[in-house]
Amino acid sequence: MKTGFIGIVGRPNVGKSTLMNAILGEKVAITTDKPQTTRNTIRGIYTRLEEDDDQGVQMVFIDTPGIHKPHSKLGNFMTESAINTFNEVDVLLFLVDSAIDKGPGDKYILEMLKNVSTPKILVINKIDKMDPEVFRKIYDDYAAMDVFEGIYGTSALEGKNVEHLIAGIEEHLEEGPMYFPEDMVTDHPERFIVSEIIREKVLLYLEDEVPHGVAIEIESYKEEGNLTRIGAVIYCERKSHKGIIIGKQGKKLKGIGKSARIEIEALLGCKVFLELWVKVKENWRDSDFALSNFGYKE
Ligand SMILES: Nc1nc2c(ncn2[C@@H]2O[C@H](COP(=O)(O)OP(=O)(O)OP(=O)(O)O)[C@@H](O)[C@H]2O)c(=O)[nH]1
Ligand SMILES: [Mg+2]
Repeated sequence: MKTGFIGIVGRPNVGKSTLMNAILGEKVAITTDKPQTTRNTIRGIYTRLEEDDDQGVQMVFIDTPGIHKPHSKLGNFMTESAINTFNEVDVLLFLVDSAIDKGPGDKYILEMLKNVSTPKILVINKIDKMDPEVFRKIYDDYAAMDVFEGIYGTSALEGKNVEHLIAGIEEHLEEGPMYFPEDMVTDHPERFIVSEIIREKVLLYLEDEVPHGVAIEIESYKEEGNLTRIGAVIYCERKSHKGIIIGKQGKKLKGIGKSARIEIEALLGCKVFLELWVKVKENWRDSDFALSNFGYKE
């Protein structure tokens, strides 16, 4: 069968995690409308077995944090872990959602990509809200650069053209071993996915600078028959942020907890008792110790 690793890279918020979920047909990576949602590389496994072994395929996708100019040690870790995948994969998907001349971000990434020998595919995402003429221009500009082996337009949100993209990726894969069992969609532990679901709800419920300073730590995780008891701490960087997260009469935290619990129950297939605390850890994004505690270190 054909197998390989595929990196999904690009600026923050272009739809990398949404695209990976659309390919997998399952939610493995959290997605929000806030830039810098993804903080670690997230692996998602797409397997298609056929009666004729030669026709089967396993693609291990690596969704990466959006590449941006970092302002903290956390930002360094995020951008570095994305760039490190460039040479570690068999195919690179470079995602964009707008024209090149909009900012320096894409140009910076493009310069790096030019020096990478990995086959590269450009994915122009969010075509559902893109004028066809704008799409054409982005397509032509990138095609003229001669950096990409293929160019696809997709709507990750609506699943449009995703099958076509999968077929395009397949062309660049070679015969190889199956890396994971056929029914495995990610190799991250459930505890990690649970902490990500909680972080997603915090991001969705909060505005401004608060979300970027939030980290989740699972303190306890006990399975008791058809019930899983989970205790988690939401860390934020300032005392004033703690108040915002908890909200008037604890309403915000209750909302976060309820929406996280519903999704965690669906993931685990059992009842969940979720308890959340909010604590302050000042400037943790620049503390090596805190970063490694939260799993944001190699
Ligand atoms: N209209 C439209 N919105 C999309 C599409 N794909 C993603 N989005 C939205 O764009 C926002 C960002 O999506 P993410 O998948 O979190 O983006 P990302 O590139 O992983 O972002 P970071 O993890 O922050 O780097 C979300 O609000 C998505 O719903 C698309 O094809 N069309
Ligand atoms: Mg993401």
